[in-house]
Amino acid sequence: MTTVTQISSMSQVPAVPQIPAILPVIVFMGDSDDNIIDATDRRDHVFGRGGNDTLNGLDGNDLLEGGAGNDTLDGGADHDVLRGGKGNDTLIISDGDDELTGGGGRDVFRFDSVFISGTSTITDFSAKKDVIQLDRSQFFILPPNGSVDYLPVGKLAARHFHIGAAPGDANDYITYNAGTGDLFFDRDGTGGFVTQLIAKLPSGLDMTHNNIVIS
Ligand SMILES: [Ca+2]
Ligand SMILES: [Ca+2]
Ligand SMILES: [Ca+2]
Repeated sequence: MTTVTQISSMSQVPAVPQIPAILPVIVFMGDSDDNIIDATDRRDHVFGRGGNDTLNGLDGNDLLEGGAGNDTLDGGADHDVLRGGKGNDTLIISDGDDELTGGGGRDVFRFDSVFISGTSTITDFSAKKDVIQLDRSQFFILPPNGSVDYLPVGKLAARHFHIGAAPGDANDYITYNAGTGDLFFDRDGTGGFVTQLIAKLPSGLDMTHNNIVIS
């Protein structure tokens, strides 16, 4: 593991709060080794390059690029752009209207929380290779008997996945609208609890329950 320090800063550009586009950008560059890079609470551009890297953007509107290798990217709060690059990457969906691109390989798009502000867009989700991973403690369900329950770890059961504009029955917890690409979570399917838009995927995908994993 290589320790990475901030290698360059363009912070000599004066910050003008009214014009975010010219706020300073702080750049972090990994190397061919496995790097763990914790950026700053400001606007960062973080490049992991080769190796299996862990990139944390923290606050600010960040750009994270994993490059080659199996990388884990977490944009943190605010509006981030995450690009996994080659390899089997894990991209974490966090607060802000993030834009996530897995790139090549089998990528995992992970929710650690169900209480996320904003709606992230996954630009290149592949129904053949990629999965959405949901934390079972966050994505608990509300069966008709009034209890609180947890989905078993592993792939979502087929009966809990639905294609359509809204859940079709009481145990449709995940719904994909193939016309719009919207992906919904609903703790009680057609019951009274709110249907929550959790991500925007490409439209027209051949999504199945196999694309949803409970962890
Ligand atoms: Ca940041
Ligand atoms: Ca690296
Ligand atoms: Ca990668």
